Amino acid sequence: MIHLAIDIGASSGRHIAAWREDGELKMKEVYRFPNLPQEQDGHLVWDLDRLCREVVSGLKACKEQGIMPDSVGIDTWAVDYVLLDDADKPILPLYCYRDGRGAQAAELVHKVLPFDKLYEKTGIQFQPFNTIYQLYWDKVNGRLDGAADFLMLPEYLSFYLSGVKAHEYTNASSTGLLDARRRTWDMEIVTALGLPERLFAAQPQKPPVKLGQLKTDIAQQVGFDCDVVLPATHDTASAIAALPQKGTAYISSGTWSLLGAELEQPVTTPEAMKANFTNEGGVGTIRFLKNIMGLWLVQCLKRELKDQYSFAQLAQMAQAEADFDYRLDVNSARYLAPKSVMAEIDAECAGHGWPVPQTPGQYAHAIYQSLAHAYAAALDQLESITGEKFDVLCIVGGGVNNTYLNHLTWQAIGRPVITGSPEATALGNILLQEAAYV
Ligand code: ADP
Ligand code: LRH
Repeated sequence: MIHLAIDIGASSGRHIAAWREDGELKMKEVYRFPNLPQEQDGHLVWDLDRLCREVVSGLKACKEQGIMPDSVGIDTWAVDYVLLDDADKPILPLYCYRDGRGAQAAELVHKVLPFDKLYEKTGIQFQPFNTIYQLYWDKVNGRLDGAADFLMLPEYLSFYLSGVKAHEYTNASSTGLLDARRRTWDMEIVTALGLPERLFAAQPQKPPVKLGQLKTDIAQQVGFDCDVVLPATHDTASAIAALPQKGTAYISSGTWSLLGAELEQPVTTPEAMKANFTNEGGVGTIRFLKNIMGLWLVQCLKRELKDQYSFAQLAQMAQAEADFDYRLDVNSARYLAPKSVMAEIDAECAGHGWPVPQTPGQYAHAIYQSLAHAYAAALDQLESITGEKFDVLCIVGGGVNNTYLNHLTWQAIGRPVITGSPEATALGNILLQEAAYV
């Protein structure tokens, strides 16, 4: 069988086809497109129409390259969702999690339900962009009045292809509205916040979920028919499902650096809450992890430098100019959606009395070095909270291509770093699709 993973990250989307030859999995990148939030009416939004078009263009590219998948599965970043009207049409815009509206709503939500109560029930870290806060902003701004239903983004894209709506567990866990232990919507939270119960009528299902086949019009456009399957639709869940070794600490390294371990049960102790570790739903496990700002910072730098340098060049230049041991507070809110990442780095360095970077390489080094220190601190917290020792750190995702960052990470954590697939998310997506057919 041929399975097609459509993995859409916050920096790029890709269609990766996979099949087995003598049991060995072969993967081929068929299509890739850049992805970036856009400004609209003072908000950061995603272009949903374009995402749908890119999904279809990648399917057409399969046909053109003679690849006819038996099934397709879509994963994307978490927390963002599409509101649907009573005709199942999207209520636009599709807001981007980096928009400031979540932070405004978080304060209001915590007046109704203090964060420690939310954490105890859902196990989900505080991030101003969690779905719970975004939905509350929608409620306060009247956006839910005409909303008959909602789907998380990959669920919506799968609905767009198949015409079938379903919620999937790993992504639902990222909303901050799921009971971490029962794995069902926490209706106490929904009711306390006055969110419409109709949005939570269908419970999340454990992946893989076979939805059905391509809708007739889509099949006609792309020139073939296939099944649509929900894999672990949260990209990080798919990446962790594809770790090369079980039981290690890991970083899923892409736009975000997600550092953690797989656990049997959620940990919602005050220590875990204070360290802002999250308990997201995994494939058979809990993904206990911490969000670290990650390579987003380098993506911002690259863009600010007008894409003069590739990621590989930035890493090389950083290595050549590694002359100060920077420890930027990478998780500071100042870096979430900076107008100028260079100006924010300048301000933070000046505030500490550190040398202000002067060259692209020095900026890149400041980011990589600071990320490596943040990884070391998070790994210490992970060990202290879980009481486990992790001898090895396993890195997967696009970040594994950065050997300089891997080296700095090894230096900072003082133990071996092993690397898995740079396309671990697509790999995990495919493994779950395979599981749908056994
Ligand atoms: P996402 O899925 O969140 O869009 P990826 O897993 O594709 O992210 O990882 C993208 C990141 O990988 C980039 O931001 C970049 O920093 C890093 N990267 C990719 N290729 C290279 C490379 N050749 N050298 C250094 N870094 C790289
Ligand atoms: C990584 C990721 C992460 C979420 C963030 C919104 O792509 O899904 O796990 O916290 O994006």
